[in-house]
Amino acid sequence: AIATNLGFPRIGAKRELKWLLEKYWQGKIGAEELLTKAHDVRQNNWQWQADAGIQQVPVGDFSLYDHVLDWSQRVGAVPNAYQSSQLVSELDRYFAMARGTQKGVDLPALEMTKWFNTNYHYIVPEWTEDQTFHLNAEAYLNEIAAAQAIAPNARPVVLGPVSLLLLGKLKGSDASPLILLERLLPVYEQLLAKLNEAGVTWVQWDEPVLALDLSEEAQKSIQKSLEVLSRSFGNLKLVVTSYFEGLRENLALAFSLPVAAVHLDLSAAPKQLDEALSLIRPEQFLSLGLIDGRNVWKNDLSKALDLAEKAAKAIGSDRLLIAPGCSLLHSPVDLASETAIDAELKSWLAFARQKLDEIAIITQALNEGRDSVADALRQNAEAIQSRRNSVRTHNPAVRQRIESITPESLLRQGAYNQRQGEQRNRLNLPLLPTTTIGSFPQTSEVRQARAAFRKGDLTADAYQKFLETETQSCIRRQESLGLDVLVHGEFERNDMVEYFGEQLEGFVVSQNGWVQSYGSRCVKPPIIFGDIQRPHAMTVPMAKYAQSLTQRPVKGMLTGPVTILCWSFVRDDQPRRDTCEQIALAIRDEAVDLESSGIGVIQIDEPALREGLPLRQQDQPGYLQWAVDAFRLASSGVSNETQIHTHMCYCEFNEILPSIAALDADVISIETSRSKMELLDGFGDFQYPNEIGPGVYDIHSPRVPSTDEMVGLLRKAVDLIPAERLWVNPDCGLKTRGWVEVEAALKSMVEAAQQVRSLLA
Ligand code: THG
Ligand code: ZN
Repeated sequence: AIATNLGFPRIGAKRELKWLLEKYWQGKIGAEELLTKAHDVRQNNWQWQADAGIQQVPVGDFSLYDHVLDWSQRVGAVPNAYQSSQLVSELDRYFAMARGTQKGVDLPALEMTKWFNTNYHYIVPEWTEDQTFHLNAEAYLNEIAAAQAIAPNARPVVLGPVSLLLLGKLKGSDASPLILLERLLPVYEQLLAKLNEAGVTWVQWDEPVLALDLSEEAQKSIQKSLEVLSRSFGNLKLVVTSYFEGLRENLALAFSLPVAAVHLDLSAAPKQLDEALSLIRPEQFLSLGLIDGRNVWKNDLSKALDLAEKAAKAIGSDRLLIAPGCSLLHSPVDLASETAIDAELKSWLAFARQKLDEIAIITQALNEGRDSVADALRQNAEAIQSRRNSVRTHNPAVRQRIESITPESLLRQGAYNQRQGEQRNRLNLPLLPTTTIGSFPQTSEVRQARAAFRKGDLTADAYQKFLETETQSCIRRQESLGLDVLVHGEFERNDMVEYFGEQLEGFVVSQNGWVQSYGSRCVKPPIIFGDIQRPHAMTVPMAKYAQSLTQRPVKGMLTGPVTILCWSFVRDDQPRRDTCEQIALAIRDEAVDLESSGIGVIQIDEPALREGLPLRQQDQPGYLQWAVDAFRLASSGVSNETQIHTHMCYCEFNEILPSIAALDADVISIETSRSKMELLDGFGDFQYPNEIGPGVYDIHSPRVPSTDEMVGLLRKAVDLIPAERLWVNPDCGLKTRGWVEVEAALKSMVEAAQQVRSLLA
């Protein structure tokens, strides 16, 4: 067996790449320093992997921003707008596509969307019907040479042509991007020739769409692409990879391809091994994805070895590649940097570097027998036992409470129409009420104060005073702007999930467990290790304080159970839905506490509802059922006159509209402004029954929209949804923006609402 890997985190153990990129964008360092130091990060990653005993170290998985954008550029598909001569260097062009430009040439960023069902975002390639391609792989080939100096059998990662096309969008056409395949294949032929020249043997051929429900056209395209390209394989051995799901009906297709090996994500779908062993051709290798590449738990090596030994018995260990299920891009880098997680819990965890060791141990056990790694296996078994038997993961009180949930627990007291009346009496809001999504600018003072408090340089009292001053000034600003429903501003929060993870029992928060979300932006998902319980009210004091400052209603701000689940590392010893239900109970208690302390409007955000959707259609209804139930459990403990809001962004909602309606939130705010209210058509056609706040301006850009522009959008909205059920708000939270633009934009927004109110009167 051969120890391999599918990809390694790019950001560096101390987020080196993040700091480099941000310094470069701010003009504090030049391109040369960026490229040299980014190369150091990459080189360090190769060295770590080689030292850990990985025999086929991935190369080409690194990226300065995103690997899908890299492949668009490598096949010469830069959209016309970005070919502007004012973008002098290739690097400028690259970052223009990734982030847009403001100075000189004014270009928007290309669209960004979620990578399958992960929290990683890729840049969506833009294809045109007259698209041409050419190979632009010099930097990629240089990287391969550099990797070969450290790891002679370095294995280039290639994003296959079918996935690359399908991950993009064909502009101005309803045809499938696959109409471009024939034109694209010659570029891949040239690439294969270059890889042969470079002395490469194995190539990782990523076709991640194989894990999806594929049209017949897509299946045929994969078949055809590899048949055509096999003429150019030369000495190359291709391993076709997909991940995050089992191959299911694409399994036979995968083994029928003219490739040297097929990779299976056995951590996502272990049961496919048997069928795979019956399908594999005599000359083919099998890549066993035994290690969970997107969670933080130490793997049960004995269980993994049982699978691997079964495969070895069937086809011989010489034909096995040992791998993580997916790229380790989705794992934090190094558990060794964690000093605050207690020893017992730490003994249950493995980050990317520790997963490399697991791969090496499994490989050695296969090649030289389990005895040759007896100590490592014993230690692993002890850790697995310790976690399985720990009292820390089981809380009888929580279990009992879960047992007592009834169908009534998911229902508000009255139906929406009744609630609407009671809420109107209580809140007394104008037609088209104005509000914001929750967060206000996290200025550098806010970040510095939080950092100082964490380091112990600022006392708890001083920090609290600081937060109250910020909150007070935020309330005053909202009052002067004339907003109707206010928020406290969330100055005490870092991330909307991490903040709750820090306070809930059953969670532990790492110090350095960062994972790339997009470009230089990272998230630090909290780790759910045990039963979840709320030890004390989490958001009540701040909400109460904010409400004490004003006569207008202040909205309490909570993150919903599905989003907390999706943006955490979850326990793998019980179904996700069970964990979600526990979170829902904690959020329900918080909502009830907010209500009893005088808060009349409570927003429970669920931006990740769509992201949690299983990749295969067959699995989706089951998920939507329990996800909706979890939201309803969290939101239905309050009385009729308490108004429940929710917020969603970053996704196409139209396909899950019935589930969104089933949440039965009194008000939903959604991201719509970039699509100029097209999204609302869906809500209108569907006759969304409750109140809705379509975002009237895009907060992702510093641009301040005019009042007229927003009046236009609101008038469109009034045509689609009755005015009595419409709210006026920005697209999303304002924490990434500056105060100057926020105040200007909200002023225009309030004016727009007033103008449309007069028009309607
Ligand atoms: N929280 C979590 N996941 C998310 C989002 C989030 N996934 C989707 C979307 N929002 C991703 N967007 C962002 C936006 C900004 C940042 C991260 C993800 C960000 N991160 C800081 C950084 O990299 O500097 C670090 C965060 C911090 O300082 O605490 O700005 O909102 N969980
Ligand atoms: Zn949002």
